[in-house]
Amino acid sequence: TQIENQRDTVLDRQSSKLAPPPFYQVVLLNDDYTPMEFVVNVLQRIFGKSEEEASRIMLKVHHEGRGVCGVYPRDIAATRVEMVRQMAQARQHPLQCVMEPAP
Ligand code: NFA
Repeated sequence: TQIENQRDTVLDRQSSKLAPPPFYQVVLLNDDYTPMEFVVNVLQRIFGKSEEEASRIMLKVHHEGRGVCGVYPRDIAATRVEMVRQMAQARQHPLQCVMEPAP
């Protein structure tokens, strides 16, 4: 029956991990040109960070090459990645942003 099929689908996903993970981390990547203040503004406006937290994440990206801005359901992560790209493009900055399945 349909109910049994749905139950089996749930069990398959849990046992063999066929379904994609439900949460994704949005990651900011370093570059040599985007101004630090712009990155801090992005983190405040798109990810709701305080100026202090935004500065901490920006410096982590600057020194380590990448940093997590937040962890969200897939659609929300995808929208925020798009918003970062749009903000960067509007100011002609090469800032890169990607999403990855949350570990
Ligand atoms: N590395 C950039 C600079 O020195 C700053 C930066 C930080 C860019 C984080 C991108 C992400 N201006």
